[in-house]
This record gives sequence, structure tokens and C-alpha cells, in this order.
Amino acid sequence: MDSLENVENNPNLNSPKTIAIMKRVLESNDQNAIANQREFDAKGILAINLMSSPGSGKTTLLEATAKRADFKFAVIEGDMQTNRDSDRLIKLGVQARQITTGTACHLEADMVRGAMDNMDLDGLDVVFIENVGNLVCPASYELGAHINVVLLSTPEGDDKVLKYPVMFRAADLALITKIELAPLFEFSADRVESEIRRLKPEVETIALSAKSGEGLDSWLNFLKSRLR
Ligand SMILES: Nc1nc2c(ncn2[C@@H]2O[C@H](COP(=O)(O)OP(=O)(O)O)[C@@H](O)[C@H]2O)c(=O)[nH]1
Ligand SMILES: [Mg+2]
Repeated sequence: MDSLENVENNPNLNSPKTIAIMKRVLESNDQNAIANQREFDAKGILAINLMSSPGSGKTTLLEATAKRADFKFAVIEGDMQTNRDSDRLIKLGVQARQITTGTACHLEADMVRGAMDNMDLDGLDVVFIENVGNLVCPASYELGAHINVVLLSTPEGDDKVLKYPVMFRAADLALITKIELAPLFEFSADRVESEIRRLKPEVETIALSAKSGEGLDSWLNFLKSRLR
């Protein structure tokens, strides 16, 4: 049988054979994602998948959340290499497990399962899953999370929503991060909000800054409103 590596190296990504293999991979991932969600549900945990470009502020937001949250959470960190992000959270007393994906540009449900099996999930209210940084592939892989949160930071530019529609369509909540820098980058939050509404009208948007603290209350209130 063809390996996924062969698929990824195949220059003809649209061949019927490639599409058939990818379909099998995604179907098996979906089964694993359903099992993950059942486990979260059984433990009364709200699972949140954070997706964005590298550097848009996912880990910093989790650090700010750790300093303010009155609910108990753990973090599963996804990166291609290093434990840097999990180390940042462990330093704040948060239970965090790092997944290093090697060459993969996204987390898959079985990787999340592996991390869950090595965590103490009892008594947690929330598990955040910080996906590998990019605005493309993570959108195609269900992990078992209840809520997908997509972050877009002001230095990335206000034109990104319609350039990466698959990612923003996957969102249940969109966060505009580093909002205090918006004037510097001539970033229009209104443009982003209206383009998200065009793609998916029900998506809520919160503008925030983990540095100035603006919008963090709205973020925490959103989380509290969704706790099991
Ligand atoms: N000015 C500003 N910088 C931020 C903010 N949030 C994160 N950063 C910075 O952005 C960089 C990347 O943040 P990080 O949380 O590691 O991004 P991640 O790759 O999405 O996890 C770091 O240098 C952070 O200090 C913010 O709200 N305002
Ligand atoms: Mg990070």
C-alpha cells in the first residue's frame, strides 16, 4: 500500500489514486477524532483546538489565560520540533504535553490520543490543543475538539481571511490578536470581521491583546460560557 510519505512526494497531487489514499487517511483520522471527543465528553472536558500561523500569539494567549483563569486547564502542544511551548506553560504550573510532529504540518487525532494517554485528565475543565502553526493543513484534520479557534494577528495583515478560506470556515471563534498593534500595521479589524461574516456568518470574533490585556475578559467569558 502507498505510504502517506509517497503521497506527499507525489507531484501529481490531484490524481485519482492520491485522492483515494487521502480519503482513507482522513476517514481513519475522523474515527480517532470521534474517540477522542468521547473521552473528553466522558470526563466533562471542553476541548479547544487553537489554529493560526506561527507567531500569531497562541502560546502567549495560553500564558495570559493561565494567569487569569478560574477554571482548570491543561495544554497539548503541537510543533514540528522542540518542547519550547510546553516548557513555557509548565513554568506557569500548567500541565502541558508536547507533541513533535517531525515533518508533518498539522496534528492528527492519534497524536492527540497519545498525549491524552500520558496526561491526568481528571478534574480538568478545559484542554487546549495548540496546533502546528500554519493557516492551511490543520484545518483538514479533526482532533476531537469541541471548538475550533482561529487566531489572526495584526502584523499578518487584514487580507488573510479570503486567502485562507478553508481555515476560517473551520473556525467557531476567530481571535484578532496583538490588537494594540493594529494602527502600526494599518490593520482593519472591521475588514476582517466582515470577511469572516461573508464566509461563515455565525462565527464570533474577539479582538484582543495578550500584552495590553484588552479583550482578554471577552475571551475568558467566551470560555466560561462554553464550560461543560
Ligand atoms: N505586541 C504583542 N506581541 C505579542 C502578543 N501576543 C504574542 N506576542 C508576541 O508574538 C510572538 C509570538 O508569540 P507566540 O505566542 O509564541 O506565538 P505562537 O507561535 O502562535 O504560539 C512572541 O514574541 C510574543 O511575545 C500581543 O498581544 N502583542
Ligand atoms: Mg506556540
